[in-house]
Amino acid sequence: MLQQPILPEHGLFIDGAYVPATSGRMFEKISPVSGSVIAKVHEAGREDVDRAVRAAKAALSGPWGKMTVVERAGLLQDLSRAINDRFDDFLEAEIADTGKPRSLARMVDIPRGGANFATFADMIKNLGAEFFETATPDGGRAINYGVHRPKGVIAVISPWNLPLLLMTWKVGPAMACGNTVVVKPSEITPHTATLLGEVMNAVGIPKGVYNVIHGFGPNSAGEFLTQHPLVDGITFTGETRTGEAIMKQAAVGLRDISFELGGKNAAIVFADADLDKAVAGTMQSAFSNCGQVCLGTERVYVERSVYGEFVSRLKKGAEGLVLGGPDTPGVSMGPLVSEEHRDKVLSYYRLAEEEGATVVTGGGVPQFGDERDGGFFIQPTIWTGLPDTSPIIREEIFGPCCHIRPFDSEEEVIALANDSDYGLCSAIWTENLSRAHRVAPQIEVGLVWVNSWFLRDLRTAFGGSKKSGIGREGGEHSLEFYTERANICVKL
Ligand code: NAD
Ligand code: 6OD
Repeated sequence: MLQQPILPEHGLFIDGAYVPATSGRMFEKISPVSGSVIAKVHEAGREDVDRAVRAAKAALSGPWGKMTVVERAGLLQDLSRAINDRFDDFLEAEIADTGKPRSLARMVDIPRGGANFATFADMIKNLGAEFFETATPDGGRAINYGVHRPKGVIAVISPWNLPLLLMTWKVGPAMACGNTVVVKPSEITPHTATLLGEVMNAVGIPKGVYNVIHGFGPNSAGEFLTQHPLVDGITFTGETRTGEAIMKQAAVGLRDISFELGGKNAAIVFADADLDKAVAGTMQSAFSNCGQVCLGTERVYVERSVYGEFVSRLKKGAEGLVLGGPDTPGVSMGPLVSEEHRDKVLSYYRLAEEEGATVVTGGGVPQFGDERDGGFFIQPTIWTGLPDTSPIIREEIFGPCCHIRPFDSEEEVIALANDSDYGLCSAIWTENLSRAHRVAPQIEVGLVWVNSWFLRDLRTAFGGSKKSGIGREGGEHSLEFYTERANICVKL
């Protein structure tokens, strides 16, 4: 049993119990705030992964597989309540792993952990079936109705930026549909996935339904899991390049996939926008979670007549952000998640200058002269003046930064927004309703927000176009991925 949310040593969670990895290997979890080691984590080897997948397979035909939908939905509602009962423990675990402001995790990450189970418990209970009456060649009738079966063992591979939110966004619907799961959380954020095992046991989720294996991607737990022949479906959130590797692994045995990948999202600010709202919304989309949100804005296009004012107001906003640890008074932006990630973001900061960008604000590592200097902090950064071909405009950076460029017409800005290999989301700022409806469907992305950002209704389709993903989850789309449909045809 876990004693506390911040575990000094993480085992794997297999078949309802915490166990050491048989690989004998451990890795360190480093605090993004202090740079010090806060936990040691067991790295699953191929044998451990095999044990976890077999436990998940066996659980499909145990008590879990025999439950009615109503019983299963009831258990998931209990699970949602139990996560909320342990809210503070999940909060401590999440902020220890990510370093994000406590207020952010309290408002966004942890509530979604519970909601991801409650929402899909409701949906599965209310799921209807299609029905058709068919005329038969002998002049009689047949009826057809659809049933949904669980897909089987689902591999859930999740990233580090919103660890509990993104992991349960997959585990919730997968379990609601009657599947069992093997989760491979990011090696950088192991805590909340481990803690969830304890909550699963506490509410009586049968053993083997939820399993967690820790480790890395290539030649480690992630690759072993996606290669395992008993895995029936793979749902992955992470980098586009990782998605390509997983797709190859999934091809063996023709396993179904659902991918939520990177983005290079555009915000479009028309001159008729409410500029206060557009600036506040762009501050949020560019800098919240230290820019480590796949839906974040890294390209901002502003209509020329308000461009100067917008740039100076965003600069003022960025310079007003308070950088610090989860509990620093007034904190609005935490550190990046790791030293390696900060090196990557800094390499783009350097490149922007080499390419001739005007650095409106930021561009480096802040010096605090206190204990924060040990953490992986970075300045919120705004650039202007780069050509549309620059890697700064074309590649996902995943840090607290954006480039702002003026535009002159609706037609031009639609073309600019669509000039990207990615197609995850966009935010349009305008007070002209006709324009909003005219422009939004023309942006080649999976999600468009008008006068808002990250407003989520879990019943809606979520996912990306182009290199931002394959498939959609959310609402009925999740139920589609996590089940196999069968048609039953009955001759009357
Ligand atoms: P990542 O791709 O490096 O890692 C994600 C997960 O995949 C980790 O658990 C990792 O261990 C695992 N992994 C890596 N290689 C693997 C392999 N060969 N086989 C199996 N598993 C493997 O991503 P990250 O750095 O953790 O997260 C940041 C990225 O995630 C960004 O690109 C961001 O845009 C993207 N993201 C997308 C969404 C979305 O909804 N579209 C949401 C959040 C994050
Ligand atoms: O809100 C969600 O369901 C979701 N998948 C958000 C993704 C955020 C990316 O960082």
